[in-house]
Amino acid sequence: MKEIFEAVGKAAFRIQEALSYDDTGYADNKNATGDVQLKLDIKSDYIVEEELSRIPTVKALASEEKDQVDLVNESGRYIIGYDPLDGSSLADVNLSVGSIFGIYEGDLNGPSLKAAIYVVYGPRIELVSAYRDRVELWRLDRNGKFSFVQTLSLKERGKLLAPGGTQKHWYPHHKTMVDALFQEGYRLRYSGGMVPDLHQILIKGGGLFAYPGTSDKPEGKLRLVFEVLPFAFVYEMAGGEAIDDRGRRLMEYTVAGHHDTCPCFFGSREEIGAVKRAYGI
Ligand code: AFP
Repeated sequence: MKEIFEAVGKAAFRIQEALSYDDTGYADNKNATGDVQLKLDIKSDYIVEEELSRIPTVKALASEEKDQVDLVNESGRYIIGYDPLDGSSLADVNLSVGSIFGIYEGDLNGPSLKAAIYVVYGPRIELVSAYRDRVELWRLDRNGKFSFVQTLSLKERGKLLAPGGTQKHWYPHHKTMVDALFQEGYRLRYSGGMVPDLHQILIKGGGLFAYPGTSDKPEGKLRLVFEVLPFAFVYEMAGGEAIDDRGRRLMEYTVAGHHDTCPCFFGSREEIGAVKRAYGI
């Protein structure tokens, strides 16, 4: 697993350079989900593929930017499900974006996830890894190496609320819950990039990130394999919870299609309790 972590660090360093200096314009094609791709999406995907495919323990790569799962090492052990540049639509306004990696063994289902990593490209480049009951924060230093900073954990209750989705399409019970949390004094923290938004809640010790099912997107927007399951892994290992709109643990999900989406809630235990009450779970 160490060699995978190191390869992700190398990819992050190269992606950060592309973000700093390359064209933020659109390419002429779409990804498997139908999103128009940025040139940065394509370049980031190429960088990740190049760095990870050379690791002997990596058997296959499942990218958000590609239709198919690519076999890279027949004798490998892990399948890496990844979003090479999540929140890429924010790159042209110079907001923080991220890369997300789920390290699966055998298949791309929740119970097969063995580790998760995400990278935040902000004023500093930070990497969070979740593996063997430890959630660790690493930071890119002056020498271009990631240095360990601290372990991370979520309190029982936080102060931040990241309410995703188009508000006019929220179901009434969801809107009632969000309004009530703001009435309790929760502070709005939503950038439109799930990596920095979830990173902020984790670093600040707690709160709630919600990307619910809505009337226009009943199955939500965020992709299970590349986005939702890796963050569910991180949040649960940090002492929080990660559920869907029926109260099921996201980590128990069996994925039908590897581009499937699902409504998702990540947060401290008390906030997830508020979701369960609002959804009648
Ligand atoms: P892009 O990758 O298209 O920028 O979408 C980012 C994202 O997948 C995730 O990072 C955000 O949490 C979510 O979409 C924001 O979606 P809304 O724009 O509908 O709030």
